[in-house]
Amino acid sequence: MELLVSVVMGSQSDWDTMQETVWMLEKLEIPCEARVLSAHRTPDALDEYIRDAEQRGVEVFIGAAGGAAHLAGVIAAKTQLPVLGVPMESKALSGIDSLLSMVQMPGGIPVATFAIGKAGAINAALFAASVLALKYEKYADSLRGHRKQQTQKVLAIGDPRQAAKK
Ligand code: RP5
Repeated sequence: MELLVSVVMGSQSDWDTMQETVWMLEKLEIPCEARVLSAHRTPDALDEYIRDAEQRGVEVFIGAAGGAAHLAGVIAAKTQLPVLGVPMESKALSGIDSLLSMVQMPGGIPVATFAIGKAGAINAALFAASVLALKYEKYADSLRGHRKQQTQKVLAIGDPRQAAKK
């Protein structure tokens, strides 16, 4: 299978959020794979995976983690490919810890950081599509189609009082 996007999350507990990323990539027909690998629990396997994924054709990594886990930053340290970070909504600090661990990367190794939780998960997929659309016209078409559908869905609501009754 052709592979363009790798979605790496630190724990199985991140899947509820990160399935939104995978669903969106699948909707846009972008070949992807998802893995649970952790910067602190499986550091060697993560290292090996990143090298292997690059060789298998990955062009964008999406890294998701909660707390101070720093997964996206570690991936970014190991590859020159674009790394998009999705902060998980942690229990203790509602994801502020996750957000800061990604968005406050010191100068030199960037992680493009998205919103906490499901909005970020969806937008990371859409942003990955925008990156790939620079090179592959078919993903530019997928994105156009998605936006058109989204617009039509909102405009179809009309009067929200009627829509709420449906
Ligand atoms: C991080 O720690 C994971 O990304 C997850 O968001 C968080 C908690 O992990 P679990 O204790 O639920 O496995 O590494």
